[in-house]
Amino acid sequence: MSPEVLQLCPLMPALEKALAERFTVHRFFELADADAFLAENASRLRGVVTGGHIGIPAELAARLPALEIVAINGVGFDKVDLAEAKRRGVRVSNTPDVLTEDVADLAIGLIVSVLRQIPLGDAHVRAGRWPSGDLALGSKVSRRRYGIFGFGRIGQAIARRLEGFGAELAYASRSPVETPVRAVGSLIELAAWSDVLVIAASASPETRNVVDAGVLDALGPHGVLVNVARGSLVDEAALLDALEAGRIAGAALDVFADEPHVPERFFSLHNVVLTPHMASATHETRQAMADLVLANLDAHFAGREMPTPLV
Ligand code: 8YV
Repeated sequence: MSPEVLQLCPLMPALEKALAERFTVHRFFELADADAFLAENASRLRGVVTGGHIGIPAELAARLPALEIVAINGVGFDKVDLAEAKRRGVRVSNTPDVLTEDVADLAIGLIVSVLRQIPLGDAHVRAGRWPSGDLALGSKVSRRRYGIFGFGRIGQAIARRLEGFGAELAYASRSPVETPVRAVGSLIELAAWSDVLVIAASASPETRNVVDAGVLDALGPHGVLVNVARGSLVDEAALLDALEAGRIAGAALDVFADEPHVPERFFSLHNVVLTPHMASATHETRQAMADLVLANLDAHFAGREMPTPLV
């Protein structure tokens, strides 16, 4: 029998089809009684396929004694305990690089949307209206100051795109980067300098809620926050307070602290743009991610080196 793997979230149909051709796949997210299923099958489950936004809950990993590999369909690995995986000899793979351009592209889309109020304009036209002074003016995108928090592959790709807008750029990052872009010592200094603060850092216990009330106040009443990283980096209650009180000018968010739950307080705000964690969601990139997930699983089960191992 083919290796048995547990699928933790829906995946693109082409990937689900390819997985089903290779493995005996159990769709964990559709099980009515997960406990009963695990009691009966856990000892045979050798692989897990999951999304970057889901990872694998520690309690579930602990209940899979035969687990050999966790293949993440995403670059983020904040929801997988890598140290524990290493200790157990469980391998973990992700899908870096192939999604960098798309995430950076969406960051630019969010920046333009929130500064130029594209969703408001769209709603206006759909409502049969035309601006006659009743649609407030937006803010310029070009030649503004953009601070990028997290300057890895994605942060740098965002910076390259912003150069085309004649942007002034600065970044703050965990580790120094070889770049002509100016480094700023702390997130709060970066926020104080920026017109637009773009969050592109990976999630970790150290970056949890780093964008707090102090950082938002430093960004100030003309500043805009953009987040394409993880919701956990932003203190969402503090962000809502700042937006409602006009202590910052606006926000564009692709990620939220408790996805898929988005606080309703966001919905009545006109100075926000909200998207459903879709930065890597293009046909081309999801196919490339799927190919990498399969290549990692195939390599593992054939006893070869995985192309993009984390552990
Ligand atoms: C995906 C992501 O939405 O790569 C990541 O870490 O969060 C996104 O690309 C997700 O992982 C899809 O499964």
